[in-house]
This record gives sequence, structure tokens and C-alpha cells, in this order.
Amino acid sequence: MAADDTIAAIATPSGRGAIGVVRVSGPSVPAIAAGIVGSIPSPRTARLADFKDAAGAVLDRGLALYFPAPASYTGEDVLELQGHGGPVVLSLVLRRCVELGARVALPGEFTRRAFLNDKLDLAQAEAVADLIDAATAQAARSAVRSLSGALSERVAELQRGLTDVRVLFEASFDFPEEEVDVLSEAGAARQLDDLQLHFTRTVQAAQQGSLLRDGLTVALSGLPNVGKSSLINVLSGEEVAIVTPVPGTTRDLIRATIALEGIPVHLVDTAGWRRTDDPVERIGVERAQAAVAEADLIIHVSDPATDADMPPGTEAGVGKRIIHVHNKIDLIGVPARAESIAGVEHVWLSAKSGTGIELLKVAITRAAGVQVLGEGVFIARQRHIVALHTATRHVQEARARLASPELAAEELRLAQSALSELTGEHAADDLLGEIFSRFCIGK
Ligand SMILES: Nc1nc2c(ncn2[C@@H]2O[C@H](COP(=O)(O)OP(=O)(O)OP(=O)(O)O)[C@@H](O)[C@H]2O)c(=O)[nH]1
Ligand SMILES: [Mg+2]
Repeated sequence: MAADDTIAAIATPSGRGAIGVVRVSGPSVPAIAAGIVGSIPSPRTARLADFKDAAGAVLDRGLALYFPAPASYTGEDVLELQGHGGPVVLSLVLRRCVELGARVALPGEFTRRAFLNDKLDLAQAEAVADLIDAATAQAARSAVRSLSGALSERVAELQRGLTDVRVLFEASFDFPEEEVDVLSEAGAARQLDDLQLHFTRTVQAAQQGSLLRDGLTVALSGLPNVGKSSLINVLSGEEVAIVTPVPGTTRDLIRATIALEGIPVHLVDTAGWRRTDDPVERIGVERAQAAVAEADLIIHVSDPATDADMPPGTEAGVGKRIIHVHNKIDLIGVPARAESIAGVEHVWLSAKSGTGIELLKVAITRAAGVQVLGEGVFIARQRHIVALHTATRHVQEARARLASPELAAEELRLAQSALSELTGEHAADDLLGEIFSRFCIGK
């Protein structure tokens, strides 16, 4: 599926830098190389060269690298010009490439071509963007794992498992009644049970991977003056929020991101919840409720000295995972502790002295469902989890319909087609557009 046009882009970040790279891919690469550096460099060898304009004047001096198709990132002929990292000089080199027949690339277009030329599948292409965007070292390591095919291999294994069972069913159609033994119902049931287990494990791993990528949004809620802002400050190790003894200090939402066990945790401090005639504070309270409604987890803060039986959360938080923090233990002289009461986590701590903060961090990672993130974790997106869930549902349906092999076989076919969306075998154009448009230019 070779493209007939040639794309070019500045592949390094905008601004000044030690080096800057212009990358070109497509059939005009040999002509462009000849036009800029005089001749086509030997494949995969760095050559020091003058980059020249149409009149032969030197624009920059740097390294030229030529990767002939198909052994390149995109699978096409690729030229990389590594010059000095100034925005003006780089745009002059880019303009020269355009003059010689290239057009400026769209975001993610190099990776899109790599995908179309089977250099990587869709899950791997997404991992490229996730590696660039990784917010923690753990996320970066998992993205590399997905990039080298960890998720794709899991999917391939599931596909093989589904094919094996389908073969059983299909064989049973070909044999008349007297040979019912071909499809032993018990045998098929066992295989489907095994398969379901594999699906469940893969979904769990993908959920961990998507946690690493997207992180967890945690809203701090509670009455005024209980110490929500003090808590976001001590958790983030920065004075991000104003703390005063005046109830109603915080009005805007205040955000800080921290990493817990490699998971990006997006903390949101909110206005203390109370009825008020102050129009500014009222808006703050509305925003607080919206933040609570959007959060994955709520930390509900209370002050045991003044409000021992604080009712849980605002209405917006009903049904969400919640951790109750009993703050200001220094004032009532009780030790820091964490306890699960009727399945809900409670932590006693002091935001002012920092006692018990570690217990809260543990409670957050536990509530997030973070398991030990071993070497097997790969990065994953919501899209992958949805596809895996759909496929799992079809496998369950197949298991329930063993008595009618035609229907069961159809469910297995649907499971396979849900899985193939993950690696992009039959990906629709709008899905590709959506995925690649979020890439940076030059990638
Ligand atoms: N002794 C003690 N005081 C605390 C503790 N945490 C917070 N405070 C004090 O309680 C007061 C209110 O703290 P904030 O963090 O501003 O409370 P808030 O919940 O953000 O209040 P609003 O923004 O008004 O909703 C301040 O005077 C803090 O110093 C604590 O653990 N111990
Ligand atoms: Mg506050």
C-alpha cells in the first residue's frame, strides 16, 4: 500500500536545541537527497554534508542518513537530515525539501505509514505515542513493552485459542448425526473455560496498563476548614493551595499530579462544601461537586475534633470509591492508623505534621486496584479494554450456546473480529485518523 507522495517534517521539538532533525519519507527521497546534499548517501551510514539551497548556498552543515525501503521506520525510502537545532535554519531545510517535491507531514503521518506498511500494528503504533507521553518511568517501561509487541502477542495468543475452538465447531458441521463424537461438548466446554480465563487475565493486565497511561483522578472533598488544601500540599510536596484558618478559603479547583507506584495520580482540591450566600464561594461549591462527579476516587476529609460523624461525601460522589480521611489527629492525640470498616477505607492522619500520609498513599493505590506491576505489564488504552470486554462477552455467549454449535461458532467469530480491532487488522479510516492525529508532527 505504498504512498505516492513524499512527506517531510521537523522531527525535533520546536525551539532552540543542540541538534535538529528534518525527516523525509517517500518515493522522492533519492531526488531530494541529491538536491540537498549533492548525492544519495550510502544506506544507513552517517555522512557529513552541506545542506544546500537551490542556488547552491549552504543552509547548514550536518549529518545525512539514508534508509532505503523497506528497511526504514516507515517502510519507505527515508532521509534524515541532522543539523543545528535552530527554528529558522530547520524551517529553511524543510522548505528546501518541499521545493524538491515533498509536502509537509500531518501529525503522526510517519507512524501511520509505518502501520500501513506493516512495520507495526495499531497497538504498537499507539505505544509509540504513549512512550512519548509517558508521565512516569513505569509508564515509559510499559509503553516500550507494548511497542515491542507484548500486547499484540497476547492478542495473537487469544486469536489462536479462538481459532482452535472454532475448528472444533466447524468440523462438527461437516459430519452428520452419527458422528457426534467429533464435537465433544465437554471438550469444547473445557477449552472455552480455559479461554475465558486467559481473557480475564488479559483484561486485568490491560486495566493495569491503562491505569499507568491515564492515571487516576482523585478529588478531595469535605466541609470547609477540615484540611483538604493542607492535604494536597503535603501529598504533592508543594504549596499549590492556600491554607488559612478561614473556612471557605479555596474556591477554584486546584490540581497537582503525583506518582504513586508509577501511576500518575491527578489530585484535585476543592472548595469546602457548605450552603452559602457568597456568590463566589457558591460557584466554588458547584465546581467541587462537578470534580467529585468526575473523579475515579474520592478522598473525603473530616476533622474528628469538630465533626466526628461526618456524613459521607456530597451527592455527586454517591456510588464512587471513597477513602475517609480523619485529619488533625495531632489535636485529639490519637495515633495514625488505617482501617477498613465495612469494606470502606478509613485513614487517621495529620496533614499538618505529615503523620500517616504514607498510610493514605497505600490506601490510594489499593483503592485504585493497583497490583504489583511486574515485568509483564504493557501499556493499554481504554479502546483496548473495550475491545477485550466485547470479545470476552462473545466467548461467554459461545460457552452458553454449546448446544447449538452454529450459534456458538458465530459468537467466536464475533470475538475474533472484536480482537482484530485492537491490532487494527480491519481498522476503519476514522479510527486511524483519530489515533494518529494525536501524535506529534514528525513522528
Ligand atoms: N492542627 C492541625 N491543623 C490542621 C491540620 N490540617 C489542616 N489544619 C489547619 O486547618 C485550617 C484549615 O486548613 P485548610 O487546609 O485550609 O482546610 P480546607 O479544608 O482546605 O478549607 P477550605 O478551603 O476552607 O474548604 C488551617 O489553619 C490549617 O493549618 C492538621 O492536621 N492539624
Ligand atoms: Mg482549601
